[in-house]
Amino acid sequence: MGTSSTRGANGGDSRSTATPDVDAVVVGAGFAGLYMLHLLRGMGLSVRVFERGGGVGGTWYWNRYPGARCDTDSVEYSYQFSDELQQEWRWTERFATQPEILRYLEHVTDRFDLRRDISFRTTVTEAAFDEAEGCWRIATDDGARLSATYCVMATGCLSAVNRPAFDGLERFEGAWYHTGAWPHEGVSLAGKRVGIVGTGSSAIQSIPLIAAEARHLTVFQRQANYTVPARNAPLDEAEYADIRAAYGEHRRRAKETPAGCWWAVNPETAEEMSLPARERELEERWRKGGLSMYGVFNDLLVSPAANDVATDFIRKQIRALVRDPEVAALLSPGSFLGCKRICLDTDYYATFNRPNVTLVDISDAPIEEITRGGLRTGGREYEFDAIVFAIGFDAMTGPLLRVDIRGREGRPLGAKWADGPSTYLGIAIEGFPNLFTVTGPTSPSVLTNMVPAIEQHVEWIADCIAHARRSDRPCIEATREAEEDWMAHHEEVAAGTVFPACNSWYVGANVAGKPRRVMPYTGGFPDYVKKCDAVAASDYEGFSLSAG
Ligand code: N01
Repeated sequence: MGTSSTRGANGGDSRSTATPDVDAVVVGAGFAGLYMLHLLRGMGLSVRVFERGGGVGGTWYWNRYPGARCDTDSVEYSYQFSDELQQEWRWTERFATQPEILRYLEHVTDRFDLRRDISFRTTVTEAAFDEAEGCWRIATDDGARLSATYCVMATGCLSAVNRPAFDGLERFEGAWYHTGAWPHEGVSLAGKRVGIVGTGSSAIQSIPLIAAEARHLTVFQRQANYTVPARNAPLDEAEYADIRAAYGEHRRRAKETPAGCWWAVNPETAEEMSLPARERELEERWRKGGLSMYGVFNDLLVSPAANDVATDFIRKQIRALVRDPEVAALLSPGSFLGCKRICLDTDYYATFNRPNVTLVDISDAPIEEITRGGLRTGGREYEFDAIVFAIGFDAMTGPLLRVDIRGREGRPLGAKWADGPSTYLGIAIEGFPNLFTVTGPTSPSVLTNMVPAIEQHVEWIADCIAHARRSDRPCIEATREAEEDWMAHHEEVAAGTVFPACNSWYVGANVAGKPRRVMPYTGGFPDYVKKCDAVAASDYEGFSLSAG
């Protein structure tokens, strides 16, 4: 701790004295961690950020697979806390590539002088609440120990890769890659026989590019996904000037939409519309591209009948785009639209018309094993020089549970969440005082534009910490009753949507053995923000303050 002989962030043991080494530890230096550092430092707190990667960026540091880009429009997938920043930065395309987003985050880091408080290539392995001292004791993989009054987990929702757990992987004589941990030096797949496992967003972005490069690409699909054309294009100067002139207004209006995005939500339900009007709405959103398909009908995510109208339309598009009717049928999902993340693509369906691309349906025949020369499924062996695992993430809970987090009485978070995550507002956890999760489970997070969702959380957490520090009992903790009430509300809202019906990562179905529970809050961004604001305005109702 501060007054005793500690090495703090640079290593060494801390002894238990009255003052923790730092006021706050922030875990992660992506969009969330960078802004958290900026705000807490601005409040006069001493802060240490630990980041597993060799640079800032989080998601955008690791996901360097071919075709990686954001599927939220770049002009809104950016911070709004600084108008100067949003006015000076110039996005080049409608949907920014991974390198461009990473450049943006590096720019933000330098512009706000954030780097000096970040320890890179440092993984937090343990965070334990010390009840006697009322502080968090943080341990990192380089042996360092640090104590902090507050601990903010800015670890992201999709940062713990779903590790390939296929028998025989170690025998494979070719090269294998995970889209979420792509080699920084790049990969040449030219002239190679490549297999790709998975057909989620990462695969759907990379498949057209890999197919153009590889000798042959075989795609192993467990469930088909809906994808809508991205219609990516450069952003021209006139268009950009208009956006800049009304940036604040765009941002304000977005906060009134369920997903916190700029695209309009149709105020009508499918039932309220005539058949031609529905068709026009669908055609228009397909033509414009992007995720606005989520807003095609007001009731898309709560009415199976409305959802059927949209899925019939998309299946019709697939039949028009894919020449082989059998392949088109395999690529046509049978699930609700939106209960798995809608994907955006550039030429995904057309890629299956290429002579060097084969689609293999593994819905009834899981991958049996990886062999020396490839992989075996359905009793047949496929030979490859390289395999790409586009198998996603242990979403939302994974990034938290991969750290050994212990609350009061040494209770592990993993034990508390054995049947699924339970939080208050997705921000705080009963039994874990002074611990905050940015866009944690049961917050809207992944069902919204992530950047405004992150900013809202970071600002709320900063205010909450300021509130606790004003008190002579600076230890703030969600009460059991508040957490139970929030979880009951969360589950009631989710039960009225299409989300529980699909095997998606939203419910943890993609990771073997993971408890099944709808993880993101499905009640929409505006209602959620209202609730958070009401809690803050009522002196942090549902939280208790104590000395430790
Ligand atoms: O991961 P996913 P992702 N055997 O989980 C399959 C965000 N994102 O990396 O559907 C065989 O969606 C799995 O099959 P199934 C975005 O929020 C954003 O693509 O579970 N297959 C699925 O097809 C996105 O939703 C952007 O049956 C296995 C695929 O692997 C999220 O990240 C870009 C398997 C995994 O799809 C995750 O996307 C990329 C197994 N054992 C990602 N295990 C943009 O902003 C899994 N699969 C553009």
